[in-house]
This record gives sequence, structure tokens and C-alpha cells, in this order.
Amino acid sequence: MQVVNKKWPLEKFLSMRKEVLASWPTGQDPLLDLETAIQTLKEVPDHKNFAVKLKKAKQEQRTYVQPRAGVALVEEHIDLMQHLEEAGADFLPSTIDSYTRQNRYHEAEEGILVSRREGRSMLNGFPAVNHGVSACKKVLDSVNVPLQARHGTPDARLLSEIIHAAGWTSNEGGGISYNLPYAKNVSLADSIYYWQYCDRLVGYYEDHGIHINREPFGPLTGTLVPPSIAITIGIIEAMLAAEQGVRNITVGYGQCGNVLQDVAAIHMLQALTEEYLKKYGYDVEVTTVFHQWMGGFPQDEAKASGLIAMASTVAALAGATKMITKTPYESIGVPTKEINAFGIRESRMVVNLLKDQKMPTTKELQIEEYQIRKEVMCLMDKVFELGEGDLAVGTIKAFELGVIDVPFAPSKQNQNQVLPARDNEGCVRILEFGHLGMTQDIKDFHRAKLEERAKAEGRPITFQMTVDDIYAVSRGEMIGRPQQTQTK
Ligand code: 8ZB
Repeated sequence: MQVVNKKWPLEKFLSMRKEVLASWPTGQDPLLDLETAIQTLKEVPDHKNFAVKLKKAKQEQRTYVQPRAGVALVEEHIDLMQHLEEAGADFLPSTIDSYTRQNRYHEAEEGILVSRREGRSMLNGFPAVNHGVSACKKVLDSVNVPLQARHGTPDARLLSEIIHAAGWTSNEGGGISYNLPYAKNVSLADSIYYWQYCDRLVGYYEDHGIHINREPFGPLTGTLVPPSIAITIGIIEAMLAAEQGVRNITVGYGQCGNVLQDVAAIHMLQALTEEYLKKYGYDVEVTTVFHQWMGGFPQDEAKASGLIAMASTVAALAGATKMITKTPYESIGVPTKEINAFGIRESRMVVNLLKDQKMPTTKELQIEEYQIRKEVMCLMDKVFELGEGDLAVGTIKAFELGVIDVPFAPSKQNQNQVLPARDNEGCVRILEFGHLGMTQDIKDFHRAKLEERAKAEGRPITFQMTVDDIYAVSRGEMIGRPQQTQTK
């Protein structure tokens, strides 16, 4: 399939829409009639509109908090949402279960039945497609803050239809970020095409005066992803979404660990996304989301709490619009509602204490920002070059060639030749470039940074550093030093 970055004509969207809605019985709900859905969305008050509330957060320069959460049954899910709102969640999620993410609605149905029988959730999220529009609307009616679907779905067309028709005003995902980390071999052309549909749906609503937020999944594999690679993918997804008519986008980034690098990354994520959108003629409200540490967590709850507090500090100092919270049970599994609430209260405490403080601009911060800017622009140039001006074509080629390459992705659509490692101050750098589209001077910069660490540790630059770094945080260190140089 040849996918190009061009806004879909309305007829193309509407004709595919018929197929999408026919693919599962809940797609036949009269609430999915577009006129009716527009009415439903128009009745959502401003304080429950994701796009409107994000704009307010940005103006106030506050960092809002949002957890992840979702269970199988509607009543339990409502109870969970209310509990998290009570704990101080500024935005609510509904994390969608893994069967739904893979369009396996028959198995999700079985999961619902078994959950009813067992009296506890046997799915790892809320199966929104099976429950349908009215049930999703009931969830929204039960809370007082905006609702977003958070998932990991390469083909989220029906899911997006259902949640938006229910008045949920944000959808996480994108053709790259909901493919590479989540699927083994779904073609990138296909997932980009499916997400063009999801974005075109939002574009349709925007054309009818409704504001809906879209959020690319910034952390990707959550494992030592160099900032410039994550930011480039965020910008690409933001531009693909904008082309389909999306007007409110939150670009994301997962905490890497070095405070200065993380602050620089959030600054550049905001600035470069705005710059590229503007340069290509899109008028979009851009905000940012900082994800608390997405890598392996310490098992000890107190240590996990320390990590959560540190992440909250960085998000606040960086001025991220929103932060996705973790819980002290992260290493154990899906959190209970009580421990999820704990994570929210803890995170909120920190961002509240820091609400009047921002990281001051220093030479060191500017150097890091400049480096990220240079790398992102280098990658973006390569992508446009490969696509001969078309971003979708260029992106697909870039992944085929490894010109963009995400470390540790399970997908065969990704070359997996890039290896990251921390430098001597804990910044994530690139040890192995594979075919990444970076210039020699960028490569030299990373090499020099890694040399500093190698020298300090008295070992050569090796893949062992990457391995040590992957486990370091869960063991209570930022940098995976060899035993003898580790500080006690
Ligand atoms: C890519 C996101 C992974 C994170 C959390 C995991 C992990 C997944 C649920 C959930 C609460 C759920 N996560 N599913 N948290 N409720 N149903 O997403 O624990 O932190």
C-alpha cells in the first residue's frame, strides 16, 4: 500500500467508516451516527474537555498529573476512575486491555464473562469496544475531569470511533508509536494508514467545532531511547495528525534520568514540534507530557517512591504540561486502585511544591538543548529527503533503511541496530549507530561522551555498558558502573 501524507477526502473517510463500524456489533450503535456524536461531544462541558483543559494548564504553566488505569467491568471501572479523581488526578485515562489492542474482541468478550464470574478483573484494561458507546459515556458521566483512551493499538479505528462518540476528548497513539513497541510484524505503512483514519475522524469533529486532543506515545520502548530519536518520532506523528485536521496535540517523552538532559528534551520537544508544525503551515496547540521512568523499577516500595518523586521534580522543573504517573508497585504488576492513588498523591505533592520554580537557563542546559535540536533536525532532513518531500513516504523508507531506528523494539519493522548507553553523567548517548541518519560530527560527539565514561570506569566502550545501564535504575543506580567503581 502506498501511503502519502495528504488529508483524506471526506468521501474516502466516510466509505471506510462504513466498513469499520460493520466490523463488530457495537459499531452499529445509533450513537455512532455522526450528527448524534457531534451533539454528544458538544454537550461535554469545558472542564471535561481534554483539549481545553490542557490549554489552561499550559497558560498557567502548571504540570498536571494523570495515572494509567483500567479494569474489565464497567461498574468497577467507574469506581476506579472516581477513586483516582478523588486522589487528585487532573486527567483520567482508561487503559484499554491487550485483546482490544489487537482487535481480538471475541477474546475480550470472554474476558468480560470470566471477570463477572470470578468477581475480579481478568483483563489488563477496559475493553471499550465490547462495552460500546453508552457504557463509555456512562464512565464519562460519572467523573468530573476529561477522559482519554490509552492503549497500544496499531489499528484503533473502531476503538477511536467508540470513545469519541462517547465524549472522550483525547486519544493516545500514532502510526509509529503504537506499532513498533507493541507489535511484532504489523506493516508500518498499514499502521500509519490506520492512524490517518483516527486522525481524520478527529479532523472531522474539529471541522464541526469540537476540540479533541491527540497524544503520540513518546516513550516508545521505554528503554534508554535517546531524546532526539523520540522527539523526531513525536514530531512526525504530530505532523501526520495535523495534516488530517488535528488541532490539539500533546507530544511525549519518557524520563531518561539525567536531570539536565531531561529538561532540555522537554524544552526541545515543545519548541521543535511547534516550529515544524508552523513551518509546514499547521495551526496546532502543542503541549507536552513527561512520563515518569518507563524502564525497570526497583522492587522496594520506598525506592520506587524515590524514583517517582525524582521524576515529578524533573517534570515540574522542565515545565511539562502533564505527567503520567507510576506507582510503588510498578515492578509487581498492574496496580490496585489504592496504590495508584498513592502514586497520584505523591506526584501531585512534588509538582505542587515546585509550581513556582523552573530550571534556570545555564550554558550547560543550552548546550544539551542545542545538541538535541541539531540531531532532530538532522533526522528530519533525512526523512524528508527520503520521501522526496512526503513525510509518510519518507518515514516508511527511513525505518526500512534504519535511518530512524528505535532501540529494543520488538517489531521487525525496525532495524534494531542502534544501541544506547549512558555517558559519565548519566545522559543517554548512542554507542552503536547502525544506519541512523546522523552526521559524522554528531557521531563524534557521542563517542567523545562515552569515552569519558569508559576512562572513568577503566574499561573500553562496550555493549556491556548498555546491559549494565538497562538494569541500573532497578538496582538503585543511574549508571551501570562495573562493581568496583560503584558508589555505595
Ligand atoms: C506502556 C505502559 C506500561 C505501564 C501500566 C503498567 C506500566 C498497564 C494498566 C496499567 C494501571 C492498567 N498499566 N495497564 N496501570 N492499570 N490496567 O502501564 O503498570 O506501568
